[in-house]
Amino acid sequence: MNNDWLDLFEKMQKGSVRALSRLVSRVENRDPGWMEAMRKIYPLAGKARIIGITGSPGAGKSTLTNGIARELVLRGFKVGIIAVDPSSPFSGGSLLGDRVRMKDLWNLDEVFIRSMATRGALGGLNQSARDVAKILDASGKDFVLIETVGVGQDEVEVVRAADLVLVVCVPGQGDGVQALQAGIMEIADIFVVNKADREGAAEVFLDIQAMLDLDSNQEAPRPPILKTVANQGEGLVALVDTFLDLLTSSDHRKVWQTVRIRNELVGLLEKQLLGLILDHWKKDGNLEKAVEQIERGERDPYSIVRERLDRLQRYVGEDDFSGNG
Ligand SMILES: Nc1nc2c(ncn2[C@@H]2O[C@H](COP(=O)(O)OP(=O)(O)OP(=O)(O)O)[C@@H](O)[C@H]2O)c(=O)[nH]1
Ligand SMILES: [Mg+2]
Repeated sequence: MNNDWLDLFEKMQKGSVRALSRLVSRVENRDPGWMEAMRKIYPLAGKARIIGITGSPGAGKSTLTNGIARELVLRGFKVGIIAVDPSSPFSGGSLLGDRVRMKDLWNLDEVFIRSMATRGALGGLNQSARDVAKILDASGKDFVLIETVGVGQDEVEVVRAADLVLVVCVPGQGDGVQALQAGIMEIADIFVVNKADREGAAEVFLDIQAMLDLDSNQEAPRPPILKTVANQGEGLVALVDTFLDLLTSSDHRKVWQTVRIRNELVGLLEKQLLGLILDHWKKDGNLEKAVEQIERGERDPYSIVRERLDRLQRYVGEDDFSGNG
């Protein structure tokens, strides 16, 4: 790790929020040396629990996330928040406004909050969120809360990697529970019926119960359903009690841990390998040539990709690729 990375790293370890923030930005931007930095950070991480908080747009996820953070801080934990913004990378302004408001509301001075755009994450949204979570972990956070909207596949993947997943449902959304991305109900460890002050909260509760009754896998632990009024702080104590309990008692996360490490490893390799191949391909100017050939109808994408793969395979055959080199 070169000197300026090392400097940031040391300052972060001493508790500098600015250094933490810059470290996160530089890793997110994939600044030269980021992998080396992550390698150094990795052994320091592993202590924090990652909590995924997901649900439909406007369900009160941010309010809930901040309320949970506050509750955890009151119990003496250090907390970081990653808010994955569903909108474009250009909405920074309004997002910041929202964050400031939230911080005021909950008096979250000691909580590190980081927003991340869904689109445009250089390392892919999932990997970026993991990297940032790892840095927060290494900086000494006990909990990292990740808020994402539960509608897109990318967003679902992000929470899937959490230690514990809260799925937030609200009354008055027409088809209610169905509005969420397929697959998200299965990864819920706890269901939260937020906006319980609104009419229809009891129905949402029953909907979720009915859905869980239909679940074919009755062996699996049944996720608890809790009601909250996040903007008034109601139900947050019980919610935090419940997930702390689940985190300490369940061992299904151990199996999950292995799956997660494997996914991360493969994901990282995929991304890096693709980058490597593309760099080469572009350097020759051959990528553009190939595009033109296809445009002119002279060639097809399948045979071109086959050709690239054959070349790669010849390389792999010549060198020993299986080790750590
Ligand atoms: N009545 C009521 N309003 C709530 C409750 N929780 C949050 N709200 C309000 O709902 C609105 C949306 O809250 P957010 O926390 O921004 O919701 P979100 O799910 O993070 O929204 P997106 O990130 O945009 O998807 C805000 O005006 C909150 O004040 C609740 O329990 N009851
Ligand atoms: Mg939000």
